[in-house]
Amino acid sequence: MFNKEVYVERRAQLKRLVKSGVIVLFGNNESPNNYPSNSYYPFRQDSSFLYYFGQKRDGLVGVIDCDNDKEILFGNDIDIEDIVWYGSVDSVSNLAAQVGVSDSRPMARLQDICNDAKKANRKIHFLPPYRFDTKIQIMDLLGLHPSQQKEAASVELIMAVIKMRQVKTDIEIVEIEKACAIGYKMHTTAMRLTKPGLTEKYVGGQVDGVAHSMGEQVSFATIFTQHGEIMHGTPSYDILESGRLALCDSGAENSENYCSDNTRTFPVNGKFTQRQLEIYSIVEACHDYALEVSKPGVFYYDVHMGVCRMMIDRLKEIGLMKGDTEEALHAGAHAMFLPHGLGHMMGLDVHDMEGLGQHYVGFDDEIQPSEQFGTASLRCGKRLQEGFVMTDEPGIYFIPALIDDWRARGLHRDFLNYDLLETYKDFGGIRLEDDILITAYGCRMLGDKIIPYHPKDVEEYMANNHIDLWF
Ligand SMILES: [Mn+2]
Repeated sequence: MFNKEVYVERRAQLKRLVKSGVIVLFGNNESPNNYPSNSYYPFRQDSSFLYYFGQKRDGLVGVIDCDNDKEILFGNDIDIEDIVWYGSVDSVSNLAAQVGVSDSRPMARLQDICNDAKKANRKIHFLPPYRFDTKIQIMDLLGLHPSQQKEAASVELIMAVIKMRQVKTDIEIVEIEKACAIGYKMHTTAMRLTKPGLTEKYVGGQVDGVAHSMGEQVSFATIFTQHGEIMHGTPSYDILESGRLALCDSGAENSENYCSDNTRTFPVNGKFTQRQLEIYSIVEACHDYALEVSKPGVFYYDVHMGVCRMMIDRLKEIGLMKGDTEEALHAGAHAMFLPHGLGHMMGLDVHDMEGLGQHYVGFDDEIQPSEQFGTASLRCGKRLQEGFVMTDEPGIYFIPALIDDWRARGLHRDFLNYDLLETYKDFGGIRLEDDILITAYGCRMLGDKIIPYHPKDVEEYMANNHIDLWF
């Protein structure tokens, strides 16, 4: 946890931004797996609750009364039976004091606060809930059916939270870099272990194990697959084969719940083929291009489009695309290869604040999300600011079903060489991803050590650092 002044100052700023009404920030509850007391481990607190109230215990709700300048932490102290099984934990009043809140009350009293606010016709601000138990809590407190809660969530609160959380302070960058350091070990472990004959599950499991043994958890379900063309391809029981590529997209969440998110694609046998190198070098160039042009004031939408333009030009050189680059870009033909966006914000959430609504987080009055296939998946298009943490993650994929679908529908025939595409159906996909901090004049990659990604570095690393485990 940060110093309590950090949380005091954050709540004061939130109050200034929201101006009036009662802000209710719901912490998460334990999430049962297969029966009530077998909870998912480890518990994950809600990120906005963490940002303003810092505490990681389940069953807490923070209230900020903007008009009367009051802050209250709601939660129930544990009883002697809990202490027998889990040991002692701090009282709710201690938890409150640790983050500079002087008032704490049992959870049952939260209903009084809500009733009083409703009676006085004061606005009750809450964020869009994403867990069903929280939705039921809101239904009980405010009489709102879960189906109405997303619309009833406070836009003033959402915008205020985004305004604050999107700009990372120095103490937050320190934490993200710690997560990146764990991410480095996760990815290099995958590179060191990978060889023909192992299963995807084996390597993927070892990658997760690095996060669990060094930090707190993974920041999302690890992707480790020979089918890089499946965007969220979780590890299968498939055997790794010589001649194929393995794609590893994984990240750590450190003890302060800040995330990392990287992707590397490398040859299972440690040596790229010529055909793999051709495609890889395009993705590499796109990745490096984004590093060069990202800086305050630039729309991330433009960085994304610049990457797509470069990709089209390079794919034309090897004959996979054809025609006028600008026309192909405008038509969205490149989405055959890159059906997702260049990147997203990252912080306490790996897709930072995505639960608050992507159109609020990644877009604004200046720029609206596109509806075109591919570009529609860009999660953040707005102007970059100093302190933003973004991912830079271009990729090129050969998705057999998409090739068949577009060909059958006759889409973008002027820009795509379908006959040549047929020969790439067994290729898979390549993505490279790093986390970048927007600085005063440009950007820098986060993490003190860069996971090898230039092809020579990858081959050298894999050749010199291979490890075999005993099981
Ligand atoms: Mn990512």
